Amino acid sequence: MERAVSSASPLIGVVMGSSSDWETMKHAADILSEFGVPFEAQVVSAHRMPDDMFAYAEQAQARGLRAIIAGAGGAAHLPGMLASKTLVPVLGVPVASRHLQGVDSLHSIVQMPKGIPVATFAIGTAGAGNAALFAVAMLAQDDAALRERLAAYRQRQTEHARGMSKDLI
Ligand code: RP5
Repeated sequence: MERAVSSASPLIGVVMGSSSDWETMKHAADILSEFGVPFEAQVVSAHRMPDDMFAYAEQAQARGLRAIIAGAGGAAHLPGMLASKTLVPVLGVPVASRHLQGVDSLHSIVQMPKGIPVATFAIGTAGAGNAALFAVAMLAQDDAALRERLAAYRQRQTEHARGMSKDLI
């Protein structure tokens, strides 16, 4: 399978149902790049390339992936189907769909029946960014340097928010 973006030994897989999801999912990739987390990004469509999707899920653990961030829109079955075929944690990102603005994607991903969990994030770019930050936090549990970078990121965010008051009047 061709990988659009690929580190030598990726720890995180960023996958999506279509190249049209990349506008959203690149926000996950940007965060992972910012933190220096090796990742790969590729299209693995659940309904257009189901055999590839199963192969991706089945090989994820052996390939060293620690989490899969999966984005999809509409009848967004990709995250749940991946999760059903791997023990690697799947973080689902609902992509905003053309007609229902991603509420359909959100419901498809979040409403997993008990037994196969998918950690589900907000619709769109906030969800993609937060899924990546969540993956960073998971990896940071046993990586002190990464934990420091995450703390610094939070601190910069706090300083930025404190600075907002000066723009009010
Ligand atoms: C899903 O269908 C994809 O995740 C995408 O969000 C949606 C539309 O795909 P395209 O028609 O833009 O390829 O599989």
